[in-house]
Amino acid sequence: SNSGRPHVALLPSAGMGHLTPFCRLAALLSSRGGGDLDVSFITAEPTVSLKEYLQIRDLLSSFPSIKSHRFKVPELSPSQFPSSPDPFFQQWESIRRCAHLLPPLLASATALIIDTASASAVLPVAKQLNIPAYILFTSSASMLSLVAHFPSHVISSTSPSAPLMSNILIPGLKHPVPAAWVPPPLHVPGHIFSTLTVDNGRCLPEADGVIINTFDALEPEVLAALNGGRVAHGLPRVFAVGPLVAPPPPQQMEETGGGDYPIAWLDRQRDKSVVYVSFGSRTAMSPEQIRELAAGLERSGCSFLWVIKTKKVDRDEEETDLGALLGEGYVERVKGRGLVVNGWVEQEEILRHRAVGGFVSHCGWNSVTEAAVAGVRVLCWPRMGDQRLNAEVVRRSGVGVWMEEWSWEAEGGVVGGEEIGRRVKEMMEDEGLRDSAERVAEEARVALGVGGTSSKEMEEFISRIMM
Ligand code: BUP
Repeated sequence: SNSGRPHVALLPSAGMGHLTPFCRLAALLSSRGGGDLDVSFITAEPTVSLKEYLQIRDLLSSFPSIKSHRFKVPELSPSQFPSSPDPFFQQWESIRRCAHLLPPLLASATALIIDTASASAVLPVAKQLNIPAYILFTSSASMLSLVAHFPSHVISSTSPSAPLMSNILIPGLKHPVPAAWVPPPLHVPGHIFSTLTVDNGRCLPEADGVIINTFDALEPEVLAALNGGRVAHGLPRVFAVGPLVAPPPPQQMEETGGGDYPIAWLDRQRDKSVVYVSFGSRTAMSPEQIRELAAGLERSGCSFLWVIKTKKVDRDEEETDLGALLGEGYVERVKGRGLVVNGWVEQEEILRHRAVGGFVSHCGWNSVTEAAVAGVRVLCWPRMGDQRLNAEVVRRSGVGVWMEEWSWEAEGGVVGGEEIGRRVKEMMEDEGLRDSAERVAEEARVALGVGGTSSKEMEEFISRIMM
């Protein structure tokens, strides 16, 4: 380091599910380092979505001591990257291909924190610069155990496509992972996600440590197996520092005034009476399924706040006609009891609102941890990627329930409105589930409190990067 001061640089990958925990960790390190730790944030530009750009801007203005580095990455043309049209995957690949441009941005860094998605491309650069590098794993410990084991699973299989037809036995874990829970692209040898998972999983031992947004009481068995060296050979120390919650900014931002509409609406509802419905930022639900969900929420008799995402990337131009999508008269009919929002909402704040008592969720890992902190029951409706493994964590920990048989919806089926309505009502009336979700929230508070497991892990991680 030029100044001799410890300096940690963070390099997130694309997508809100990846960016959000990076922003929270950067904010925590900047406030917990006691002024003795420099923090910088490297942004790959242009960001895929407008929301990513705005969230980074907010982080930097709320925490002015965090330094910003811009990292221009070229947009890949479809001919350079034919295997996936997903703009977030394309950005992951662009960042990886530009890893050799990082050294000037890391000139004064004494530690680096990167995303799993770019690990196998960036770790060699960190090695070459002799900077310790840590991976921030943005999903569950359960998913980490799969990623860590997957390369040897692939090698030990006799034919390239056979292994995934059966359960996966992860060493050190009691329960096998059913083939149906494995992220679908991993079933396709040669798929970009599959290749990246093998590459990144294989290079985990090269990292100096893995930071993970979970906590001991949520995933005790998996964390013990990972740190006990049972899951995969040579894994580095896994620091379970979660749930990551952003600290209050050192200078309070000005109120934007006017109030957020969904929050003002929640203010008028009874305690724990509202079910919040959201499938994350990257959903593509069929119009038919959206109509069944609409009917289900109406039939449930519960109050609901439903966030509909109809675009993959928020820069896209086309506007959605909710009336046409939900059927004329729907929004009027549910008025007062149901609020349908088409756009970004402050989800963390919504989940913490006293009026929210349940969450129908796709089980993106950040959504799961936010529900766990808030003590809100979850009805899991996982659809892709790591979401089924995360749903199992929700079910096993007592935060929620999982209608596993709804999963075939993602493969083209439709879950009927009657079934949805009945399950939503059941969840909202389940007092045992309410209590167990609240118990997990209490465990999260203890983990983050003085002497708690997560705060000890964070102290240990910080002391390593301050050396
Ligand atoms: Br949508 C939405 N407001 O309207 P996940 C999301 N979020 O604050 P995802 C909002 O984005 P991956 C909205 O609270 C969470 O922190 C939400 O991350 C926030 O799912 C984050 O839950 C979304 O991990 O990511 O976006 O589907 O594809 O990585 O699972």
